[in-house]
Amino acid sequence: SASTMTVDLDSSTGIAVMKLHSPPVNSLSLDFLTEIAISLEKLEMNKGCRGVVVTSALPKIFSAGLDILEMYGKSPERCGEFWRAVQEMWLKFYSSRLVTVAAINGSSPAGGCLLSMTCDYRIMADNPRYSIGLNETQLGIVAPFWFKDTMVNTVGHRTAEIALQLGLLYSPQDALKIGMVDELVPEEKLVSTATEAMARWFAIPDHARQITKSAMRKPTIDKLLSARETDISNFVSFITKDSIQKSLKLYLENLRKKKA
Ligand code: CO8
Repeated sequence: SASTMTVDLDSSTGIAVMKLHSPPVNSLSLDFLTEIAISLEKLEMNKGCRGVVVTSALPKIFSAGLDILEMYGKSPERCGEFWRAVQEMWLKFYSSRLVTVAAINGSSPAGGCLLSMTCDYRIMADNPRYSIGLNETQLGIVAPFWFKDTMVNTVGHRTAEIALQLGLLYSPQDALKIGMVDELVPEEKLVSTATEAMARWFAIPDHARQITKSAMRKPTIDKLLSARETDISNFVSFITKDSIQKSLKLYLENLRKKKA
């Protein structure tokens, strides 16, 4: 699965731009998740890199979230491997030493929203056709505790309680109102605004910012680290249930029918 993304590091600014490119919708398959995590790890190890902007190379879609085909009709072993990769991506981004900015240039449901919420700052294109949120319950599945924790850490408990139960997808304006995104700009200004935002974070000494980031996020990260294997076996036994497989099948059919 080569060339599913591009990473360009500007050595004069220390800013890398990671552009997700897995047509048609940047859904997060096992391979793609692994590639994203490895790319971030490489940037982490590069002393010349201080920040990364995550965006999509596809029109209208930031990421459609986890690849539903990875959760449908797959063996328990494969499901477990997939889930470990989802955890890994989350752990890498949520604990990154880098300044991470999501430049959300399209719809960003479920896992796509999660990826953006792992970043330090979110800027979204002000296009009412785009939406963002954790819509898992609409698929008949349940966002695991660390998705929920990330949401609570971003928008607060009460908003998360409503949004998660109803599986709400928000317009950019509404996402701004609840604090799910931090800024809206016209699409053509997205990456330049992300670079400007980065400058504010770069003005703070790295060590002070990093220690503070870690203090804010460590309890949430440690919670998953100490329950990682249990979380995998919970996912596998949940997702392989007949009733859940049926829900996913229906959802996939509706996604496809919508076009006809
Ligand atoms: N996974 C796999 N395939 C997908 C996905 C996906 N997440 N999203 C879309 N596709 C497929 C479509 O089925 C379609 O396939 P085909 O061409 O074969 O019909 C193709 O991609 C293009 O999709 P659309 O025609 O729908 O493209 P649009 O541009 O009209 O819409 C959207 C793009 C808005 C992204 C739309 O496709 C959409 O809403 N997708 C569904 C998104 C979604 O609900 N994702 C949730 C995934 S679950 C998740 O991320 C967290 C799960 C946590 C698990 C917890 C369990 C315990």
